Amino acid sequence: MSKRAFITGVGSQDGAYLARLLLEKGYEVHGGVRSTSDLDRSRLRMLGIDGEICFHDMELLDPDTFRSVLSRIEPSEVYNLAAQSLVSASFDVPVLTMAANAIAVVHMLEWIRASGGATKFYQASSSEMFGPTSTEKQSETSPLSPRSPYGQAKLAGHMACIHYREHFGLYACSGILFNHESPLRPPQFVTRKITSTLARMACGQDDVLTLGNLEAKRDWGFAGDYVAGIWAMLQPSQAEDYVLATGRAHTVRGFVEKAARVLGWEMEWSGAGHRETGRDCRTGRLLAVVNGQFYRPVDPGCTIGDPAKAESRLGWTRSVDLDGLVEMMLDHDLRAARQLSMTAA
Ligand code: GDR
Repeated sequence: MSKRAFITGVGSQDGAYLARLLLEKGYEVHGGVRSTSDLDRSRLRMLGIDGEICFHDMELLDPDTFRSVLSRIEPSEVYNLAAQSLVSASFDVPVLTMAANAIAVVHMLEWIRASGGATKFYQASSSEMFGPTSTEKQSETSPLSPRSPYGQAKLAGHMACIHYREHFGLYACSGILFNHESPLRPPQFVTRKITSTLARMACGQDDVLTLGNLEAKRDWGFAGDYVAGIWAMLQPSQAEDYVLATGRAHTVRGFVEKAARVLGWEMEWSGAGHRETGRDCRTGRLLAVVNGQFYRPVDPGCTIGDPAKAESRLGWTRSVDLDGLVEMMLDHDLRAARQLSMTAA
């Protein structure tokens, strides 16, 4: 009999990649979505799996909706990926962020406990839980001291998992994932904002890339690799938490330079802080400007994760490095921009 998985947030980047992986492994895949009729199926369509998932309406802020779905499906594995996932937005909507990213987690764990505890549970925790850090790598045992409402809510969900595992014996684990990107990443996140804007600029559809803190350093990996780690976490006999990361960090500035180079532009920066600009050193074309609007009230300057535990215990590996990721995202965004130019012509 095939295993039955329930993924909350199945239409998201991670939800789509995970659904494809589970389908390949022979799972029956159910997806929780806010509204079946309004669901953005574009990512599932891009992966060619739109028609292979059973969708169910559920609302993270209304536990009755997902309790009744879970009771009907009785999944063997629940992957909780749905969240208010924008760190920047969490400063404006802290209460909603706590409700979606923490309280909903407790409701799901309560459902599993009340229904006999046989369902395995994955919680999408985040490197944002570490808070301001040095350049040292963060592991499963590093101190957690989040400074954003998003990180604080994720920490509450994370601790709930540990509590239900230790006190009620549930199979609940958290993946502490560092930034993971792909062509399916929404453009509100910095990597996709960079690749999609530069691709449009290369096709004459946009003028300039506007960014916030260029010195922020992130440990960026490929989302397709990370969902393999997520699945692997639910397979051992013992539930544990794992960091998924590459172990290397790059600045936003470095990411822009890599992406620009793929398009034949060599970045040259001038000015400082909010007045900094970047031009192609060969033609002088203005490519990037800094705008204080995209700075955050608090931002962990640098995040680097230590994936050693996931590598040794789960055999987790990565197939795409940062250069490959930049090329993959630009390739997709250039094709989309060229397509738009052709349809407009
Ligand atoms: P992050 O990702 O907040 O780390 O959370 P994001 O891509 O939004 O920001 C990364 C860094 O880039 C800096 N930055 C900008 N960010 C955005 N979005 N837009 C800009 O214009 C810009 N300019 C500079 C930010 O300040 C930040 O330092 C992601 C999300 O996926 C979370 O849900 C997840 O938990 C963590 O990664 C791990």
